[in-house]
Parts: sequence; structure tokens; C-alpha cells
Amino acid sequence: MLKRISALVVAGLTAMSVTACGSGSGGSGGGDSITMGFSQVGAESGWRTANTKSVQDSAKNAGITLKFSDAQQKQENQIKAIRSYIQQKVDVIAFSPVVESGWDTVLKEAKDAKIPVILTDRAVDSKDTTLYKTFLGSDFVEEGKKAGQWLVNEYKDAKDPVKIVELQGTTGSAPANDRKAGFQEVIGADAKFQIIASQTGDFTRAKGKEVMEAFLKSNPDIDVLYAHNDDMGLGAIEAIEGAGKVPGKDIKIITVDAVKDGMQALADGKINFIVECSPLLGPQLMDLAKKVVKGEQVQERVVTEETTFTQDQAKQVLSTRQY
Ligand code: GYE
Repeated sequence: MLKRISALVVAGLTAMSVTACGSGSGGSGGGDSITMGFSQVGAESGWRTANTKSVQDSAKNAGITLKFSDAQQKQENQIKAIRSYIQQKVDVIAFSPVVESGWDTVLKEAKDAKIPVILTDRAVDSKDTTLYKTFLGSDFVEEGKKAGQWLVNEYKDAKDPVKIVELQGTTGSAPANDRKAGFQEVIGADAKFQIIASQTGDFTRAKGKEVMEAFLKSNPDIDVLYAHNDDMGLGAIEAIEGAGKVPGKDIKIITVDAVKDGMQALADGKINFIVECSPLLGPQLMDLAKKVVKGEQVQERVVTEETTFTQDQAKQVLSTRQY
């Protein structure tokens, strides 16, 4: 049974890769066209949808043939996709690792096959950093700190405890680990900030709503929600309204990403502050891919530039927001 399931998954992945594969010389370094195998995390959030579009559009613009697969938030699917790209002898593999741990074996296989690997968006915790060429993405610890700094400033005159609930991203993922750590570091300096509940909402709207409903049931006086992405925050807003409270007023809300729906809720006063995390990694990824395929040296860490938004700032930029 198990065997049959995994055979089906492999067949599915292969089918996906084949349909997603454009023309071009591809593989084995022949011709000048580059073939990239890209393993995406999933389609869990607005951020992810924008990121996928950025990667696909940029590949087209750069003349890179893209083999794309969606792992539906499962590490085993990503490992299978990477193995299939190795078998197909693509020129370069890029992927956004769903969790940080457990990549050494498959990365070693890519290295042995002499296929360069680029990490995009999320990091791995492999000790051997020669297993990949570079890591392109945000500084998630910094994002968590920015969220914490806003909160510290917002409550600078408060004497009473500030009760916070936290909706974490996918368990074991770099953004969940780092956004928690950065936030904690900043608010930890003052004992009045208390995280009274913290649980994963898996970066999805549905889970954000469900977990927030549970938080509201067991904690009658929540002051602040810190959600590791907009989607979970948006789900939580539904739960807060469902409980007869006013999001943005009765419960202040901080999120991360700044996708259009999040920015709309910020402009509407339902979210109080958003830390930006840019999904538009495609153009830089294609530039890096061309370089590593040529064997050129690249920086081992490329950090995305980002900002933050208040409610007034959201009103100003909303109409021109691309995603
Ligand atoms: O914040 C979240 C998505 O890895 C930075 O993943 C990304 C995160 C993003 O699901 O919305």
C-alpha cells in the first residue's frame, strides 16, 4: 500500500514537472538555455501565490526553462521533487525548504551529481554550507524584532501587563522559528509583556481562525495578537469579530508579509501594524541561477530589502500594491 502511494506521488510529480516544462534544450548543460528545477513549499498563503508568480514570470523573462512543483507543505514531496530534478539532470535546483532540518542527504545527492542548489526564501540548518551555493531571502529575525519594537513603543506608557497571543507559522520552518525569536528578544526586556498563548496556525487563514477561536475561549482578556503572517491574522480577525470583539481596537494586531488583503485590513483599521516580507524574489533568483550555472562566485547570503507599514502608510500605498 505504502509503496503504491509513493509510486503515485512520484508519478504525480513527474507529470507535474512534464506539464510545467517548457521547450528549450534543458539539462546536461547542452546549449545555452538553462533549465531550473524549482520545488515550491505549497500555496498556503497570499505571499506564496505572489512568490510563485514572481518565480514563473521571472524565469520566462530570463529565458530560463522552469520545471515547477508544489509540495503541498510536505517535506517528503520536496525531497522527491529534488530527486526527480537530479534524475532529469537540470542545470540548477532552487527550492524553498518547508522546514529547516533534514536536508543533508538529498543536498549531498545534488552535490554529487554536480548540480548547484540555491535556497530561496527559507533557510536550512545543514552544518555543511557547501551543500548549497547561496541563500536568497528575508531576514526573519529582523522581521520579528520590528514587530516587537512597534509593540514596545505602542505600550511604552502602560503600567499593567500586556497580554499577547501568538499565531506561529509552520512548525520547524525558518520564518516561524526566527519571527518568534526576534519578537521575543525585543519584548523580553520588559516583564509586562506576557505571551499567554502561542500555537501554530500553519501560515493559513483557516488554521489562523480555528486557533484564534480556541485562544479567545480560554483567554477572556487578550490585548494583542502577533501573527507570523497576514493570512493567519486575517483568519483570526474573523474569529475576533465572531466573538463580538473589534479587531484593531479591543485586540491590537501585528502581522508579517504586507500582501494586498493584509494591507486592506490595515487601511481599514482591523490590523495595527504590518512588517513587510517581500515575495518578489524571482528576478534576483534568475540572476543568481545564471551566475552559478556559469560557475561564477556569488555571495553566500542575499538579503531582501523590506520596510514596515502603519495604518496611514497602508492607505497611501494600497492602490499601487502589486500583490
Ligand atoms: O511569510 C508566509 C508564507 O516563507 C516568508 O511563508 C515565507 C512565509 C510567508 O506562507 O505567508
